[in-house]
Amino acid sequence: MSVADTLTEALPPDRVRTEPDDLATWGTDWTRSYQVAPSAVVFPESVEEVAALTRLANDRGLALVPSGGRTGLSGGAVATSGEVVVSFDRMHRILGFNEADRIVRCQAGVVTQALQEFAQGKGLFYPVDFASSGSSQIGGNIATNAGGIKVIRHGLTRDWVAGLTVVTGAGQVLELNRGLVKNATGYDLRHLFIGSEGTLGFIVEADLKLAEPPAPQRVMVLGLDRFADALRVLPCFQARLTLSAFEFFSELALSKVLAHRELQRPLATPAAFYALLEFDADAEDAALAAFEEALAEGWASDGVMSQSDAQAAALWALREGITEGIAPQVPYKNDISVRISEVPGFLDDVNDIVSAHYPDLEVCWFGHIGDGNLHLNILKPKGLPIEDFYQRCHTISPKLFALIGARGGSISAEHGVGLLKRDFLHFSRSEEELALMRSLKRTFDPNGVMNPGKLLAMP
Ligand code: 2HG
Ligand code: ZN
Repeated sequence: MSVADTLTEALPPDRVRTEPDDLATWGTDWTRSYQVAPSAVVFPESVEEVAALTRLANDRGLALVPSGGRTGLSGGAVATSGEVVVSFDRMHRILGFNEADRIVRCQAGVVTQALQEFAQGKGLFYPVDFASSGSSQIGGNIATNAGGIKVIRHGLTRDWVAGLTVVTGAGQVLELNRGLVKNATGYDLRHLFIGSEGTLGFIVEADLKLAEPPAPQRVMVLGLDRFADALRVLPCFQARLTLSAFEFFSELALSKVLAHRELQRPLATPAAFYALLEFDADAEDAALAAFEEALAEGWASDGVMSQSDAQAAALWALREGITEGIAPQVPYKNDISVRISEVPGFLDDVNDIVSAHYPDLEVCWFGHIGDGNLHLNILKPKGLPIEDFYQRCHTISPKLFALIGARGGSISAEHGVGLLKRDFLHFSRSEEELALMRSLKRTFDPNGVMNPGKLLAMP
């Protein structure tokens, strides 16, 4: 019996697809470096269907890959060896909203932007935001504990999850936390599923908290001569006002965005680096005072502040367009973090590694430096075969990750481990932790049907 025929025992045949185009589309995410080879793609519509599918996978020895908006950058939703991709595209409904609790219940396939718009319609705010909000799905955000551009003020996806419905790898349906604010009844399994990258089971529905709507915002972009100045500018502003975002990018990153999209340079004279700050409009005077100080100290060379929402959006586009702008160069991605107090020394370390090992390659620096998270993208030169390029980066990664380990940092700040970083996990997690993580995986997914090979190498 073919896999597709087997799957029709759990789902109607029109929701099981095996055409090559469909396999290629749903078998991958935004990483472009893996050979994609799923056996089928399925589209469940309910919790019961996901549970039936999971039990079937256990009975018949099928491997399942959960798939959301496929905007991941670590290969967490890539199917490379005949797995069945389980897409949440048909589970995209907002199921309810409770005004008193300020909690919205979503199916896993709700797109982030749809949730943001729903919140706005209720006079509220869903504050987790990223460049991929137009296609990323809530289930995937939760499975990777996605961060984004507002973490410095509003936290990570984890901070907004009040409850989860999950289907474990064994096919049990669990209701975790049920939207409670206070619940001191032992292990909070909800938090174990957040960031589990589909290795313990499926996130099928979620209760998400909504916040007060934000005050009108202003955006400022500053030119910086030295990267280290970003770490001087940050406390200079934070001493005077609350920042909603503090991002940075290099001139190289900016040039890639400008080559890719019709956007204006933020400043008349190019700078080596740029900091992008967002804050409440009523803190404008405090921000201007901080800017004056940064100029006087020589930490900033120039600056611009948005005068309208359209201008603010245009400045944000310079930062949010980077991933797309560099995508044609199939970048090797590093998504790394250290504690904020470690950032200055860490940047020197990274600089040494980059100049010693990638002198001939374009290295694109940007990220959420206000929360200690750096995106370091190594760009593939034209003509170098992708396998050779990745091989070279993979041999240099351990040097970078050893420094991160020594500073108590993380080899994956917000993108997840997936396939790309799996073999480097020991730089951020001890052997004891890894052994406990493996035994948790076995507890929730005894037959190893859930996203095999991702996050953890199972013996
Ligand atoms: C961002 O911050 C995303 O824009 C993507 O996390 C980062 O492309 C990247 O490396
Ligand atoms: Zn990011």
